Amino acid sequence: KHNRSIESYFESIGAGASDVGLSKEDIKKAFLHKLFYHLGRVPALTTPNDLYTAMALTIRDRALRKFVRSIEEFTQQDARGVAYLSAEYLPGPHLGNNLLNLHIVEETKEALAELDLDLDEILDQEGEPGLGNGGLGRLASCFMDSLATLGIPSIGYGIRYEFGIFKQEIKEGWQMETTDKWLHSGNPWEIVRPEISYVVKFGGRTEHRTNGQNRYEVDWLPDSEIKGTAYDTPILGYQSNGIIMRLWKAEAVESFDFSVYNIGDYYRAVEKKLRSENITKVLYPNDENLSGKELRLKQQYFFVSCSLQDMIRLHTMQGRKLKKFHEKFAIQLNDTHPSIAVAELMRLLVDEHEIEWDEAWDITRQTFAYTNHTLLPEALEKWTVSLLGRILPRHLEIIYEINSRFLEELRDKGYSGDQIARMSLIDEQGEPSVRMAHLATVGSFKVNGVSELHSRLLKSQVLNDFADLWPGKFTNVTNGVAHRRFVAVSNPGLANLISEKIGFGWLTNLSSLSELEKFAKDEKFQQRWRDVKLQNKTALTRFIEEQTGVKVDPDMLFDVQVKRIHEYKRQHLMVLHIIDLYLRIKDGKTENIAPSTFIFAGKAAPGYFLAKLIIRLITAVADLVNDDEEVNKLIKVVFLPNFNVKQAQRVYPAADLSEQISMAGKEASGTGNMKFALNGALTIGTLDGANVEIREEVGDENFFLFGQTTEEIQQTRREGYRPYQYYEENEKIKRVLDFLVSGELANGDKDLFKPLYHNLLQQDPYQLLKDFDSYCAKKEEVFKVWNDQEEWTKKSILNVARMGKFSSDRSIQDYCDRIWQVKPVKIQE
Ligand code: F55
Repeated sequence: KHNRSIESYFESIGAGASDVGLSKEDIKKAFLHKLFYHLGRVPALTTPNDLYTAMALTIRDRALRKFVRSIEEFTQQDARGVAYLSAEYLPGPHLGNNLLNLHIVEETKEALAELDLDLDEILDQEGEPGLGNGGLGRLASCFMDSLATLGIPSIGYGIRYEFGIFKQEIKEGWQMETTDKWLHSGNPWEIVRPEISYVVKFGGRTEHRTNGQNRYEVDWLPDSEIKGTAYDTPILGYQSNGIIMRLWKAEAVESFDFSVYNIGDYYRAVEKKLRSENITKVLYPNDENLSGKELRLKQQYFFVSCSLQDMIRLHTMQGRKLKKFHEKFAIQLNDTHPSIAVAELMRLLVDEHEIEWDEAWDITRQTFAYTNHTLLPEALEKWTVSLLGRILPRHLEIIYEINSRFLEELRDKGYSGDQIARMSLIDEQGEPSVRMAHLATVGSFKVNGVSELHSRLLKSQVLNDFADLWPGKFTNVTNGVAHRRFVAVSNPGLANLISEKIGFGWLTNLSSLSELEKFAKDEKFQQRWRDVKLQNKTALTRFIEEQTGVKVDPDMLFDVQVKRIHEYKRQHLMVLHIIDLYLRIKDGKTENIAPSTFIFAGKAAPGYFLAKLIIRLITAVADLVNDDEEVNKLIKVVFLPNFNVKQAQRVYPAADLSEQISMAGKEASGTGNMKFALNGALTIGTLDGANVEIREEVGDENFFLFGQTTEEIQQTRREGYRPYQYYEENEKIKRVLDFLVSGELANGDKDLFKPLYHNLLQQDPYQLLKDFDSYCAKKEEVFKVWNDQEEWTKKSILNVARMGKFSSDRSIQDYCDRIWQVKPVKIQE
């Protein structure tokens, strides 16, 4: 059976290609089949969720057919592959994307229409796996899409959280969190693999001894064990065969044996089961570091250990030597969250497979590569030696061993004590702790940042000593986005207009968007470009009213900032400008203000007080502005609750202006910036993250730049930044800040925003006040250009035409060339 092709195997069991055919008739038949025999429903009694589930299952069969072919081919060709290790994924809804990838949007629409059903309604039923916080998790999913499309032998490993990122509701202007029960009506996309499971150990102690053959051996005697089971989701590529995302769920090791327990122990056994399942219960909703959280460390180790054991099984199953592991696998660490993998692979090689330390270390260092996503010092992961030693005693020993050999090397090179202390894997200042970024850097063959600027700062700041020691280890891979999802699926109007002019090549080669340049000044084309945007804005207008009750006018400028709420991202800078506009309108000075709707969305970490207060400020300003007849003709403010991938797909296509206004040097890359520009929004932004490269590509004249550069920010800080001085010397700033505590917001509550007010006056750690004038001035320019719609449209077209660099297909190609050294596998159908 193994020597036969899958194709002939399918034929022999009467499950030929027509079984998963892609014609309208095939889809209709399969859909009804799922409805009857999988769900046990008749058409008259179906719920919307039944219809969605039946359609998802229909499409999953077709996806699996392709997936089975790619596994067969990856194995036969014995190709080098990639394992992407990420604690977070944000795939978004699967159905629409899979229909595009299979090229059956029209067929499906027609099949459903013949049953009096509407595809859009069915698409709208789908929720999403919120298994990530923000950009980092979404990037992992964009990479899955591109890995699949490019035919790279690869697998994405992660955690199957039972509860994803919380659902955000707004109650009396405040963020409220409720649990995300994303599995409550089933998940038709995943396949559980009970036979693919591994045991993961925790706690206990180690025993060291020398065995009969004089080999030094270590036994780890854990005090608990947990089983991880694989749940696979096929990720289709565009016109290609697809890969899997394999997520691990934690369970008790063996379902307890009823007969051996008496009544009391029965309950103990149940409790043990519940405790085990805890590990993958919930995603930590923090997009910064969570040091000290024991369960978080357990989650990280749990999924890393399952994934490495799985890779070793795949590797040796095919008769290959473990000593050649690094020749067959590159493992990418998505930030430090999976970086305990460095110690775990050493443990597996040395303790469990009896490979000598030096050779194991060579294998390990040739296997891993590490992507850094942040420079924020408070976000760099550290685990205290005491916690790590308690949960993973053997790994702590291994980390100490790696460290002592590494520091020895530095001493031999003549490094000073200071330098050695700075570079050590152990931070000895305060409570001793393990610096996970150092472990990842020492244990990898490549380290990359996620934009040119970020990679440069990584080398000159955070990992400076390491970059001096190993200059060749450091590289850059600028982020990109899944343009098929974020343009073709979510903005069909624009996609059709583009394809009509330049064909479909851009779907697989985004650079060919440059062929649009020649239409930038074409008046007819411009009009159609605007018509598409207006349609998208009208659709968003309906959604906004549904969600918030606020009526907005699609003819206004839609000025949008959607992303996690963070002080460094400076949502409150945008708010200060809105307050300034409000005051101007109240003064009757309305000239030069283009009618605008300001749209915000994003979640705040539940324990991040100032971020939550910023949301409260936005809703307070929204209430004030939207209820004031004099003001709301010119401006409106909206906070859309529960930003997620699905909502994002509605928002980007409808935006005119994209706000990318973080303090320079703080946003590693940003990826929303790319999604907006690809949908024809113009950007107002600082020279931060990938904004720098976007501006380079689209041209200075098509980008609204403001604010200090990274160097100027640092200069300002060195000179002793005094925000209070700006308050005293700048009347506009004084007026806007005083307004926060004037009682005109939030029904007369003068105290509510005092923490923000004082934060800005006393520290202003992200230099809002310093950048405020430059931001306001740039907004004036935005209004001016907006009033010239031809000029605006031309810039919008040129933005899209010049965004070809920012596909995640290009990012993945860069990873292949600069880091992984892997090649696509061609699949003959
Ligand atoms: C999640 C959990 C922890 Cl413990 C720490 C960070 C995060 C997280 O979500 N980080 C994140 O999203 N970082 C972002 O990564 C993007 C992709 O590289 C960048 O574009 C963005 O600049 C960066 O902030």
